[in-house]
Parts: sequence; structure tokens; C-alpha cells
Amino acid sequence: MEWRSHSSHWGAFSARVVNDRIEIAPHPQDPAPSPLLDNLAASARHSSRILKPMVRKGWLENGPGPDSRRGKDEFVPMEWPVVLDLLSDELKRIVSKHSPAAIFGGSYGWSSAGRFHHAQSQVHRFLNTSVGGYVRSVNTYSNGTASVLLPHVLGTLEEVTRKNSALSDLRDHAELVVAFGGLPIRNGMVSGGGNSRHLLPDAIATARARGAEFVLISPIRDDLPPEMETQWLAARPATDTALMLGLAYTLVEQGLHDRAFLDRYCTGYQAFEDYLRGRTDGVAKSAAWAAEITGIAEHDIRTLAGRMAESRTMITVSYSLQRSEHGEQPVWMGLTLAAMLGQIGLDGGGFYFGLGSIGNVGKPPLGVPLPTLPQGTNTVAEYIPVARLADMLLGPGETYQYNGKTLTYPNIRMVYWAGGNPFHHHQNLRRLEQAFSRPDTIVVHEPFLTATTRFADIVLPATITMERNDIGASANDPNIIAMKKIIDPIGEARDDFAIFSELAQRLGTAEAFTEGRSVDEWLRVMYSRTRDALDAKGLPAPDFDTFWDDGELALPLSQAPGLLSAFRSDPQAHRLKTPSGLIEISSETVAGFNYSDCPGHPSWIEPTEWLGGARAAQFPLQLIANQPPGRLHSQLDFGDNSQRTKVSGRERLRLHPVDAERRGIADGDTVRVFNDRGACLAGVVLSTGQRPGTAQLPTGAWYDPQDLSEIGRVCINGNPNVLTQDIGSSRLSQGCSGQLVLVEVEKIAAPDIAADPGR
Ligand code: PGD
Repeated sequence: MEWRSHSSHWGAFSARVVNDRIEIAPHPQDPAPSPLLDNLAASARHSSRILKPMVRKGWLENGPGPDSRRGKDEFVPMEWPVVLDLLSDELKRIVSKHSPAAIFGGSYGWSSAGRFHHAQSQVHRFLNTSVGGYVRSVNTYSNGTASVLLPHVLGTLEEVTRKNSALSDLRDHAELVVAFGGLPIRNGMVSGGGNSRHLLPDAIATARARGAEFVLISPIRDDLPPEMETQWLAARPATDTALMLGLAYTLVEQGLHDRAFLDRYCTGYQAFEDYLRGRTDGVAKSAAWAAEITGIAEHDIRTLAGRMAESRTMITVSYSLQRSEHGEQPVWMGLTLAAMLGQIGLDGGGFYFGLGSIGNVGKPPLGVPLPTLPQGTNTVAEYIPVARLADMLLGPGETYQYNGKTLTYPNIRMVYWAGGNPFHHHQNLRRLEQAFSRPDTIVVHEPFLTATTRFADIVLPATITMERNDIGASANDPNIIAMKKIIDPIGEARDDFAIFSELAQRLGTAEAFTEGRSVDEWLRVMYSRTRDALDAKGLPAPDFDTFWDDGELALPLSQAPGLLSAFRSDPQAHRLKTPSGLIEISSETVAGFNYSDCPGHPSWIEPTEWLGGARAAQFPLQLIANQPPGRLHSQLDFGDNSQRTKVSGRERLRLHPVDAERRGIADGDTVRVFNDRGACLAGVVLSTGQRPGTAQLPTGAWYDPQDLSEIGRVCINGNPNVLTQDIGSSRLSQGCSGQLVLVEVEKIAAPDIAADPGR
């Protein structure tokens, strides 16, 4: 078989089948292909593939309704036509007895890179065109906190992260990069929709080679390639805002802040300075004050502030810092610190959010629109901030605050999920189990037997991306990719589009859903959006067949100036989309909401889960539940690259030798990681590359709770979301706060039960 072009969230590649084995080759022009490509070959025929539709026994016997047996019940394999009849009848029942507002179709998740078979787009289009809509979710688990804050203070998330060329700016111009949360290469490998050119490693290395300095501020040393770091400040987790305040105070104390910039480009600085100096609360946020909270020496804080003022300084703030209680604050304060340095909008200076957190952030924007699938119109007004899923299911009718509004949780009878794994991505998974016992019916489309499928009533086997044709495209990536089918679907797996088409047929809405088009006809229609835009600009615009034969199409870059350089050149002509048109160091809008957990200017607010708080007496280790190095989220955890990162098949818990010794733990031991919310097993790796008092356990091990004699209930694979707290980052954004949690760790004898994703 010939090589065929294809793509994934972690990189474009080619594949072919030789002697029944899939071979993968990275894109030839990718300067730094992702090791995650090694996970793909095993995926097609892995034993965890779902081969046939299944319905939960209790649902079949008793009909729809709340049921605490979800997650423990057996499944009955069934024929497609029978299951689709059952499901379409249930959809009709829900809509006629209740309304589309009783269906949660928020269905968050990354699914796979192709833009047509993107499962979320398919489920939304189906629910809109065929049942009148659904309760949706807004924002993301990735950057949901910042995406609500940023429009108040700088501009929309898209403008802030996608309308600049930060990577080339860093590579060519920055003298000092102060990276709060680092610039982790593992995260820079991944981008929703694909990434044909991984540019982060080269940008950092080239900058370093020309003498740029990198200050890493993170409890974990490999959040920046170790050979690139010139200084590592391992601040106590959750204290970045305090460190930034200490830096800001030093600037003011030494008269190093840029008053002219603050006057011309910002609003609300004075109220912030009053807080900084302690005029409003009696606490001066000095370097000494910050040293106490962060554990970074006062001298280091003062010296760094001086270096920042005298260098062309780029301040970067990673997504991880805002995936946390009060996660708005480090983002807002990073922006404020950069504004005080007066370098925003200059080459190699200023503030960048999300650089290194997602691969395509910082690449230049594209000059033409990408292919997308229209999703129809949703007639249901209700929505939730995405991370409030369990609150919604457990508290219908309850009110809560979000971004200045009082909202009410809807009463959900049906949950329809395609392309995501909430039993990976949500916090406090035992609580999510209770939440999933509440609806009448839960439907999941999945290629693999993830934990979410075990908590469903109707499980429909979906194809994987290599089993279908599609188009890969991602904002800020210069190529769209012809994703060609590599293998036939396994078992009875069907594309999400095919499943929804059959359901629409039964609901009498086939024409509205499919518009009479096959998959290949849809791909042509979607491609024409990009082609027409190229044509309108007088640029070469190959027809679909040429694009498909070539395997990819290089897109032109936008010639528009970056958001912040344009603003700097003329703040009137290029007003920001904030209420004042300026950078808002204090926001009257946010202040007007009266949220003590997100006041009107950046502030240090003590979280509950941090080493300086009372809870640390009970659970003295700060667990960092960040993105995994071996896979994307929970995807393909059984793959070769992911398995290489495990210890005895379990997720790897990194522990400082000092903390390990105190607990009698050695490298390679199996441990129970626990707090009062739950527990999981993990395999220990000792590491001096992290701050003592911290433990690091990445997300994404497949949730598999088992009751083991002597140690009780544990997730045997090592999913940290059994430990995390399920609260919004604040009332402003209600974002995911799963990054940091307090735990204790104890050594246990290796249990009889082996770890196994997809048991
Ligand atoms: P994935 O593992 O990518 O996780 O959460 P998300 O749910 O996106 O799940 C995607 C699922 O889609 C997989 O199970 C995959 O098999 C399935 N899939 C793939 N292709 C298809 C398809 O074509 N059709 C169908 N039907 N299914 C498909 C990720 C989320 O987790 C994110 S984005 C972040 S940033 C959060 N990070 C953290 C964190 O830092 N700390 C904690 N504690 N928790 C987090 N959770 C969040």
C-alpha cells in the first residue's frame, strides 16, 4: 500500500499498511515531530476497541431513569438497527415529555483532528437540526478561566493568543524570557486540529543560542528544556501572583515602572498601585512579603525585577496557572507586570498568554478561513460553563454566579456525549459518578472502552480517524491536510456522521442533518470555503481533487499587524476590545460584580489547596496534575509512547527524594496517593527536578476504580482526578481548577491487580 497523508492533534503524518501492520512516518517538513505518533500504530486493533453497539442491562430491563448501577452494570451487545430504534424513541420521548432543554449536548472533548468528523461538531449539528437544540457548554477545560477574564482586561482569547507572531518574536528579539509555568515542550507538541510544524523547540533553542536568558518559574524543572534555563525559581505552587506582586512592588519602589506607558495605554493603574503599596489593606506587597509566600528569596525577587526593567523582557503565563482556584489572578497580574515594564507591543517584549501551552499559539495567523462544518441553530438558550457539569446534574434548579450573571442549572434528563472523556477530564470523579447516576439516559459514542462508556446506558462504537477520510486544519498552522483513510473500520464501528444520519432518518430529519450529502461531498463543500477565499485574494486556489492528490495545501499568512503592536502604534485607531479600549489594570466591570474571589484588580487571594494553608497539615504534599508527556489527555493511553512513561504499568508519580525518604518510599515503589476525596495507585520516580513538598502525577490514566482489600477503593491506573476538587476557579469564570491539589502518599505492597487501560 502507498503512503497516505493523515493528521492528528499532535502532528501531520503519513501512514501505510504493510503485512497488516500500520507504519507511521512524520511529516517530512516538521522540524520536531511528536513522540506521540508512536501511540497510533497500536490503536486500530487494540483490545479496548468497541466492536458492537451495547446497551446497559439495567436500562434495558427497567427503562430510562436515574440509576446508581451505572458504572457497575453489565452491557448487552445489540444489533445496530435495534439500538438506533431504541435511541430514536428515547430522543422522541425526552423532547415530547420534557423539551430539548432536558438534553445536555455540551459534550466537551478533543476527539480527533479531522474537521468534518469532529465529534462535537457532529453531535451539535445533529441535536440542532434533529431535535431542536440542547443545553450547551461554554469555554474549555484548557483555558476557561482566562477566556472569561481576558475580554474584560485585554481582548478575546482568540485575539490575545492567535493574533501575534510570538514564537518568532521570542526567537529573534527577546533578551529575557520570564516564563511563569514554563514553556513545556510536551504541551507545545499538541494543537486541536493538527500541527504540521512544531516550532517551539527551535524558537527557544535559537533564542538561547543568540544569548537570550530564560527564567523558569515553576515547581517542576522540565517545564522548560533544562539546557535552555538560565535560572530556575521553584516557587511554591499557586503563589505566582504573589511573586509577580513582589516584582511589581520592587519596580515601583525603585522607580522602574513606565508611568508614560501606564498613562497612555492602560486604565486603573492607580487603584492597583494603592493595593500594591498596602494603602487599601495595610499590607505592602513587597519582595519580602512575596518571599514569605512563595519561598523564593527576597534577593532573587529584587534582582529579577531589576533585570526585567533593564532588558527586553517577555513575560509568558501558561494555561496551567489559570486551571486553578483564583486562576484569573496570575493571568491578570502577568499582564499588569508587563504593562508596568512598558514593553507591551514591542518586538520581543510584553505579555503572552498560552505560549508553549498549545502548539499553534504564537505562530502567525492565517490569511484565509479554514474548512468548518456548520452546526445549525440551537433554539435552547440555557448553557453552563463547561467545568460545572457535575454541579448541573446534581443541582437542577439551583442558581449560581457566572461572569456577572445569575444562572440556573437546567434539569437534565439525557446526556449525549461524543468525542470526549469526562471520566478523564472532570474533577472529583466520585462526585461525577453520583452526577452520572441522575439522568434518565446517557448516550456515548466512542471508539474505545473508556471509563465514560462504562457509565453510559447506550454505547455506540465510533470509527477512529484512520478509518475515514477527513480534512485536518488548525488555526495558525500553515497547512491543511488531506486525511486519507488508511484502514477499514474494525468490527461494526461507524463514523459519528453515519450514526447521526441513521438517527436523523428515524426522526424524519435526514435532509436537514445531511443536506443530502455524502462524507466526500461534505469534504468538498468544506474545502470550498478556503478555496473561495484564496480565489477572492487572487492566490493559487487548487481544486479539491488536486488538494486531495497532493495531500496538503499550504495557506498564506495574514499580513495584518499583531494585535498589541498595532495597539501600541496607535491606541485610538487600534482600540482594544475592552470596555475602555485600553489595557484594564483595574476593571470597573469586574469590580461591579462584587466577587470577593475575583476583585476589580489583580490580587493575591489565598487558595484552599496550597502548602501555606491549614489543609496542608492534613495533606502535606502539593500534587501537580498537569498534562502528560506520553499522550494527549487520556487518548491512546495503551500506546507504546504512553506506556513507556509508566512505572509497572501505572501512572508515574514524581516525588522529591527528601519527601520519599521521610515516607520510606524508594524509586519504583507502588504508592497510594490519597486525600479525603479519593485515592489512586501510582508508581514512584524520584526526582530532584521539582520543589520539595510537591508531587507530580499527570492526567489521563484511564479511570478504573476497584475495591481492594486492606487499602479500599482506588483507581488502579493512577487518575489524579479522583483527588482534585470540583469547584470553579472563581464566580467570574467558573473555570476548571484541577491543576493543584493537596494529598498524602504512602507506600503499599504491590497489589494483585495489574494496571490496564481499557480493561
Ligand atoms: P481526551 O482524552 O482527549 O480528553 O479532556 P478530553 O475529554 O478532551 O478525550 C477525547 C475522547 O474522544 C477520547 O476518549 C477519544 O477516544 C475520543 N474520540 C477520538 N476520536 C473520536 C471520534 O471520532 N468520535 C468519537 N465519538 N470519539 C472520539 C481534556 C481536558 O482535560 C483538557 S482539554 C484539559 S486542558 C484539562 N486538563 C486537566 C488538568 O490539567 N488537570 C486536571 N486535573 N484535569 C484536567 N482535565 C482537562
